[in-house]
Amino acid sequence: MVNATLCFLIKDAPEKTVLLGMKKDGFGKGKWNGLGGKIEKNETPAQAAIREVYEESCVKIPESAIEKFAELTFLSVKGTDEKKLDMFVHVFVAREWEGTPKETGEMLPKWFPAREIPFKSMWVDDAFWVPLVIEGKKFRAEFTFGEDNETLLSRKIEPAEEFI
Ligand code: 8DG
Repeated sequence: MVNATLCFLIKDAPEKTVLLGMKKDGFGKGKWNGLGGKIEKNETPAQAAIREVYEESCVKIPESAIEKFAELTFLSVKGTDEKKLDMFVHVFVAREWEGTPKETGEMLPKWFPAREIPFKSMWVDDAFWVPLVIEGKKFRAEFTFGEDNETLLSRKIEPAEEFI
């Protein structure tokens, strides 16, 4: 199982807004998503999230300002196309950071009002859990996809206590 991160930068005032990035290349190209990627050896999930946010948007998050809200398991039914690897994703939120998000080779960042998240241009499972993250709920979820990596076959979401 590949371990990865996703991080959502959230501004609460004057209106709740969420930073998403349009992935320019690789897995999930053309979709809006939180910022993130694979965890490297010798990195904690939080360190990986901070590194990915910096690489993808040039924004620096202090380690004290990142909080974990969810763990997601993505499973895929293997077909002839074995490209997709099963993924375990640590989801973080940051409310403080240094700098202004900038476009990089990997991502085009954009702020979205919390009520206008572009679910039609996101992974199909996101509509079920991104609102929970924005509302500040903590949870674990598991999603199973079909061979095409786009059809959602099953989903399970359960509340979680604080993550350490
Ligand atoms: P790298 O730089 O870390 O090598 O690769 P990357 O291309 O940036 O990203 P990746 O490692 O391929 O990681 C995939 C990212 O996509 C990771 O942040 C987790 C996220 N992701 C899935 N499936 C889903 C999904 O269904 N919904 C959402 N919102 N994100 C997903 O892998």
